[in-house]
Amino acid sequence: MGFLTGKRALIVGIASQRSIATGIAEAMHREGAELAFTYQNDKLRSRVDEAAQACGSDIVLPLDVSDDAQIEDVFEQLGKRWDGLDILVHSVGFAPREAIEGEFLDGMTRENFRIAHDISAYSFPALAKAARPMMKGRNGALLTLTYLGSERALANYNMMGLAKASLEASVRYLAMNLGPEGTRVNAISAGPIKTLAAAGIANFRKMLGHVEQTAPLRRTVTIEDVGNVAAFLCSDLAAGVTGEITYVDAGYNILG
Ligand code: 0WD
Repeated sequence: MGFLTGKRALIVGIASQRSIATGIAEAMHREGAELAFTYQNDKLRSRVDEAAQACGSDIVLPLDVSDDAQIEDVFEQLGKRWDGLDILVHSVGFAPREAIEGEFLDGMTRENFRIAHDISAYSFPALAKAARPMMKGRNGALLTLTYLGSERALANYNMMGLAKASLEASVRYLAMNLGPEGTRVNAISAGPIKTLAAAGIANFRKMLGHVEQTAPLRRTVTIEDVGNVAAFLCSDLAAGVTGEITYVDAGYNILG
């Protein structure tokens, strides 16, 4: 019996087999959780269907987090299948390309700022709010994904650094807000992993090489590494942990 047996989890953010959310779904499935999935648009649907099938799930719902109506709808639909929700995984991020390359100020426009923060930061508390009635009083857990560029000025990460700083602050405020009703809120700060989203970041391969050479473990992390920690953080094994940013980065963040 896995340590997530009896838990129901909604996974938001699968775009491909390589997505971090795919690694999280696989680990949660292995530990016995029942899963539901969302897909951003029709183009991505077949990949999410595949991931759902691999996890024995037939709950696959549309969700573009920039649309309030879809955020409401996804929990209305989910409520028809499940009477409650224990785990919500938010593994979503986006910024316009020009805002995540080159000079910070070159990509700094009101519209780029709005889009990056809307999709990458606002969407997490927005989902938490919409999921709240289904999660209340179940010792549930919310989880999001962040990156070191929120706290350090890292080349090219630029606008996403600002959005991730906001996202991390929301983890703490949500933890304070939802703790009294039994819901925990945490984030994983993952080291660089080659996914679709990462492909949009300039010089990403160079970054991977740098981590391999310098991180304490002398390697990059995998979606399996992140998935295992995600499963733990969303399980009752982590019942005393909330409002935390946990690094899964082969130790890179401790370096001076
Ligand atoms: O190195 C990395 N890959 C790291 C990623 C290091 C540390 C953190 N992260 C974070 C990302 O910032 C993101 O928050 O992990 C999360 C997941 O990212 P990922 O697994 O690296 O990327 P990917 O497989 O592309 O999944 C992110 C997905 C989108 O993919 P695309 O490639 O289409 O942007 O987020 C989804 C989408 O499926 N997404 C949306 N979902 C719903 N509504 C939206 C949206 N509007 N926009 C993007």
